[in-house]
Amino acid sequence: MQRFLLQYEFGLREIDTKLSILRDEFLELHDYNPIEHVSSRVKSPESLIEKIDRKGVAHDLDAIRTSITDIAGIRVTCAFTSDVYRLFDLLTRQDDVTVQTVKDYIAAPKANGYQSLHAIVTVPVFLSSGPVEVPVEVQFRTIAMDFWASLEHKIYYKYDKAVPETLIAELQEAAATAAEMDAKMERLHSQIRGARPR
Ligand code: 0O2
Repeated sequence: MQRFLLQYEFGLREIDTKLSILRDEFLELHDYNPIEHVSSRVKSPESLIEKIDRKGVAHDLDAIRTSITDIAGIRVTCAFTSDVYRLFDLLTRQDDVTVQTVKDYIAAPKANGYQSLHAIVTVPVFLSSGPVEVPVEVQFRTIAMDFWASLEHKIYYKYDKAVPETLIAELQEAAATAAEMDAKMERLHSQIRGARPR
Protein backbone atom coordinates (compact mmCIF):
# COMPACT_ATOMS: atom_id res chain seq x y z
CA MET A 1 0.00 0.00 0.00
CA GLN A 2 2.80 2.45 0.89
CA ARG A 3 4.45 1.81 -2.50
CA PHE A 4 1.10 2.26 -4.28
CA LEU A 5 0.47 5.57 -2.48
CA LEU A 6 3.98 6.80 -3.33
CA GLN A 7 2.98 7.15 -7.00
CA TYR A 8 0.25 9.56 -5.91
CA GLU A 9 2.77 11.55 -3.89
CA PHE A 10 4.87 11.87 -7.07
CA GLY A 11 1.80 12.89 -9.09
CA LEU A 12 1.13 15.66 -6.56
CA ARG A 13 4.71 16.86 -6.84
CA GLU A 14 4.38 17.11 -10.64
CA ILE A 15 1.21 19.22 -10.38
CA ASP A 16 2.65 21.29 -7.55
CA THR A 17 5.74 22.08 -9.67
CA LYS A 18 3.55 23.09 -12.60
CA LEU A 19 1.59 25.45 -10.35
CA SER A 20 4.70 27.02 -8.85
CA ILE A 21 6.14 27.59 -12.32
CA LEU A 22 2.91 29.31 -13.39
CA ARG A 23 2.92 31.44 -10.23
CA ASP A 24 6.58 32.46 -10.59
CA GLU A 25 6.22 33.24 -14.28
CA PHE A 26 3.15 35.34 -13.59
CA LEU A 27 5.00 37.27 -10.91
CA GLU A 28 7.91 37.90 -13.27
CA LEU A 29 5.83 38.86 -16.32
CA HIS A 30 2.88 40.67 -14.76
CA ASP A 31 4.08 41.52 -11.26
CA TYR A 32 0.98 39.71 -10.07
CA ASN A 33 0.42 36.46 -8.13
CA PRO A 34 -2.79 34.65 -9.16
CA ILE A 35 -2.36 31.98 -6.45
CA GLU A 36 -2.93 32.77 -2.79
CA HIS A 37 -2.33 29.31 -1.40
CA VAL A 38 -1.75 25.70 -2.46
CA SER A 39 -2.24 22.69 -0.20
CA SER A 40 -2.06 19.02 -1.01
CA ARG A 41 -2.50 15.64 0.56
CA VAL A 42 -2.41 11.97 -0.27
CA LYS A 43 -5.36 10.15 1.30
CA SER A 44 -4.31 8.26 4.41
CA PRO A 45 -4.51 4.43 4.12
CA GLU A 46 -7.35 4.48 6.73
CA SER A 47 -9.41 7.04 4.84
CA LEU A 48 -8.73 5.24 1.53
CA ILE A 49 -9.90 1.90 2.94
CA GLU A 50 -13.01 3.57 4.40
CA LYS A 51 -13.84 5.01 0.94
CA ILE A 52 -13.11 1.71 -0.87
CA ASP A 53 -15.53 -0.10 1.46
CA ARG A 54 -18.15 2.66 1.31
CA LYS A 55 -18.11 2.54 -2.51
CA GLY A 56 -17.96 -1.27 -2.63
CA VAL A 57 -14.69 -1.29 -4.59
CA ALA A 58 -12.73 -4.56 -4.68
CA HIS A 59 -9.56 -4.65 -2.58
CA ASP A 60 -7.45 -4.81 -5.72
CA LEU A 61 -4.95 -2.13 -6.78
CA ASP A 62 -6.22 -1.85 -10.37
CA ALA A 63 -9.82 -1.51 -9.19
CA ILE A 64 -8.78 1.10 -6.62
CA ARG A 65 -6.75 3.04 -9.20
CA THR A 66 -9.71 3.33 -11.58
CA SER A 67 -12.49 3.83 -9.01
CA ILE A 68 -10.97 6.19 -6.46
CA THR A 69 -9.78 9.28 -8.26
CA ASP A 70 -9.08 11.56 -5.30
CA ILE A 71 -6.25 9.62 -3.67
CA ALA A 72 -4.01 12.55 -4.57
CA GLY A 73 -5.66 15.92 -3.99
CA ILE A 74 -4.38 19.45 -4.41
CA ARG A 75 -6.26 22.63 -3.59
CA VAL A 76 -5.46 25.93 -5.27
CA THR A 77 -6.86 29.02 -3.58
CA CYS A 78 -7.01 32.24 -5.59
CA ALA A 79 -8.12 35.74 -4.64
CA PHE A 80 -10.49 36.15 -7.59
CA THR A 81 -12.90 33.92 -9.52
CA SER A 82 -11.28 34.97 -12.81
CA ASP A 83 -7.95 33.63 -11.51
CA VAL A 84 -9.63 30.32 -10.63
CA TYR A 85 -10.62 29.81 -14.27
CA ARG A 86 -7.34 31.22 -15.57
CA LEU A 87 -5.30 28.77 -13.48
CA PHE A 88 -7.57 25.91 -14.49
CA ASP A 89 -7.00 26.75 -18.19
CA LEU A 90 -3.26 27.22 -17.82
CA LEU A 91 -2.85 23.89 -16.03
CA THR A 92 -5.25 21.75 -18.03
CA ARG A 93 -4.04 22.86 -21.45
CA GLN A 94 -0.51 21.60 -20.79
CA ASP A 95 0.34 18.74 -23.16
CA ASP A 96 1.13 16.17 -20.48
CA VAL A 97 -1.94 16.95 -18.37
CA THR A 98 -5.01 14.93 -19.40
CA VAL A 99 -8.39 16.04 -18.12
CA GLN A 100 -10.61 13.15 -17.08
CA THR A 101 -13.57 14.98 -15.54
CA VAL A 102 -14.49 18.52 -14.59
CA LYS A 103 -17.15 19.52 -12.05
CA ASP A 104 -17.88 23.21 -12.04
CA TYR A 105 -19.54 23.85 -8.69
CA ILE A 106 -19.01 27.59 -9.23
CA ALA A 107 -21.28 27.72 -12.27
CA ALA A 108 -23.64 25.24 -10.55
CA PRO A 109 -23.13 25.28 -6.75
CA LYS A 110 -24.13 22.22 -4.70
CA ALA A 111 -27.46 22.39 -2.86
CA ASN A 112 -25.71 23.23 0.42
CA GLY A 113 -23.98 26.21 -1.25
CA TYR A 114 -20.58 24.57 -1.85
CA GLN A 115 -18.61 26.25 -4.64
CA SER A 116 -15.32 25.17 -6.25
CA LEU A 117 -14.03 24.06 -9.61
CA HIS A 118 -12.91 20.41 -9.51
CA ALA A 119 -10.86 18.62 -12.14
CA ILE A 120 -9.58 15.08 -12.15
CA VAL A 121 -6.44 15.10 -14.29
CA THR A 122 -3.77 12.53 -14.98
CA VAL A 123 -0.11 13.40 -15.18
CA PRO A 124 2.77 11.12 -16.18
CA VAL A 125 5.25 10.14 -13.50
CA PHE A 126 8.50 8.57 -14.73
CA LEU A 127 9.44 5.69 -12.45
CA SER A 128 12.47 3.39 -12.88
CA SER A 129 10.05 0.74 -14.19
CA GLY A 130 8.59 3.16 -16.79
CA PRO A 131 5.97 5.93 -16.91
CA VAL A 132 2.65 5.74 -15.05
CA GLU A 133 -0.30 8.08 -15.48
CA VAL A 134 -1.31 9.24 -12.01
CA PRO A 135 -4.75 10.74 -11.32
CA VAL A 136 -4.85 13.90 -9.23
CA GLU A 137 -7.94 15.77 -8.08
CA VAL A 138 -7.35 19.51 -8.39
CA GLN A 139 -9.75 21.82 -6.58
CA PHE A 140 -9.66 25.50 -7.55
CA ARG A 141 -11.51 28.01 -5.39
CA THR A 142 -11.42 31.57 -4.10
CA ILE A 143 -10.52 32.61 -0.56
CA ALA A 144 -14.21 33.21 0.19
CA MET A 145 -15.20 29.75 -1.12
CA ASP A 146 -12.39 28.20 0.89
CA PHE A 147 -13.44 30.03 4.06
CA TRP A 148 -16.99 28.73 3.65
CA ALA A 149 -15.91 25.16 2.80
CA SER A 150 -13.58 24.82 5.77
CA LEU A 151 -16.27 25.93 8.22
CA GLU A 152 -18.93 23.76 6.58
CA HIS A 153 -16.54 20.78 6.75
CA LYS A 154 -16.06 21.34 10.50
CA ILE A 155 -19.81 21.67 11.10
CA TYR A 156 -20.54 18.56 8.99
CA TYR A 157 -18.21 16.44 11.10
CA LYS A 158 -19.17 18.09 14.40
CA TYR A 159 -22.78 16.99 13.80
CA ASP A 160 -21.61 13.62 12.49
CA LYS A 161 -22.94 14.41 8.97
CA ALA A 162 -26.47 15.17 10.30
CA VAL A 163 -26.47 18.97 10.28
CA PRO A 164 -29.65 20.56 11.76
CA GLU A 165 -31.99 22.23 9.20
CA THR A 166 -31.49 25.73 10.70
CA LEU A 167 -27.73 25.47 10.31
CA ILE A 168 -28.13 24.19 6.74
CA ALA A 169 -30.18 27.28 5.89
CA GLU A 170 -27.61 29.56 7.53
CA LEU A 171 -24.81 27.89 5.63
CA GLN A 172 -26.69 28.39 2.35
CA GLU A 173 -27.08 32.07 3.24
CA ALA A 174 -23.38 32.34 4.10
CA ALA A 175 -22.49 30.74 0.75
CA ALA A 176 -24.63 33.33 -1.05
CA THR A 177 -22.85 36.10 0.89
CA ALA A 178 -19.47 34.62 -0.07
CA ALA A 179 -20.55 34.54 -3.73
CA GLU A 180 -21.65 38.20 -3.53
CA MET A 181 -18.33 39.13 -1.99
CA ASP A 182 -16.47 37.32 -4.79
CA ALA A 183 -18.51 39.18 -7.40
CA LYS A 184 -17.81 42.52 -5.69
CA MET A 185 -14.08 41.83 -5.34
CA GLU A 186 -13.93 40.79 -8.99
CA ARG A 187 -15.52 44.10 -10.03
CA LEU A 188 -13.07 46.09 -7.88
CA HIS A 189 -10.17 44.05 -9.21
CA SER A 190 -11.03 44.79 -12.83
CA GLN A 191 -11.57 48.49 -12.05
CA ILE A 192 -8.14 48.66 -10.40
CA ARG A 193 -6.51 46.82 -13.30
CA GLY A 194 -8.15 49.20 -15.76
CA ALA A 195 -6.91 52.23 -13.79
CA ARG A 196 -3.35 50.99 -13.18
CA PRO A 197 -0.70 53.16 -14.92
CA ARG A 198 1.18 51.08 -17.52
P1 0O2 B 1 -11.62 15.54 1.85
O1 0O2 B 1 -11.39 15.25 3.28
O2 0O2 B 1 -11.54 16.99 1.51
O3 0O2 B 1 -10.79 14.70 0.91
P2 0O2 B 1 -16.42 11.33 -4.07
O4 0O2 B 1 -15.08 12.03 -4.03
O5 0O2 B 1 -16.56 10.40 -5.23
O6 0O2 B 1 -16.79 10.73 -2.75
P3 0O2 B 1 -17.95 13.31 -5.34
O7 0O2 B 1 -19.18 13.99 -4.81
O8 0O2 B 1 -18.06 12.64 -6.64
O9 0O2 B 1 -17.51 12.37 -4.18
O10 0O2 B 1 -16.73 14.25 -5.46
P4 0O2 B 1 -16.71 15.81 -5.53
O11 0O2 B 1 -18.06 16.38 -5.61
O12 0O2 B 1 -15.75 16.13 -6.64
O13 0O2 B 1 -16.11 16.21 -4.11
C1 0O2 B 1 -14.95 15.67 -3.60
C2 0O2 B 1 -14.26 16.62 -2.64
O14 0O2 B 1 -14.72 17.96 -2.81
C3 0O2 B 1 -14.51 16.31 -1.18
O15 0O2 B 1 -13.58 15.36 -0.76
C4 0O2 B 1 -14.28 17.68 -0.53
O16 0O2 B 1 -12.88 17.97 -0.43
C5 0O2 B 1 -14.88 18.61 -1.55
N1 0O2 B 1 -16.32 18.81 -1.33
C6 0O2 B 1 -17.31 18.36 -2.12
N2 0O2 B 1 -18.49 18.74 -1.64
C7 0O2 B 1 -18.26 19.45 -0.52
C8 0O2 B 1 -19.10 20.13 0.42
O17 0O2 B 1 -20.33 20.13 0.31
N3 0O2 B 1 -18.49 20.76 1.47
C9 0O2 B 1 -17.14 20.77 1.61
N4 0O2 B 1 -16.63 21.42 2.66
N5 0O2 B 1 -16.31 20.13 0.75
C10 0O2 B 1 -16.86 19.49 -0.31
P5 0O2 B 1 -13.87 14.44 0.49
O18 0O2 B 1 -13.24 13.12 0.21
O19 0O2 B 1 -15.32 14.43 0.84
O20 0O2 B 1 -13.15 15.14 1.65
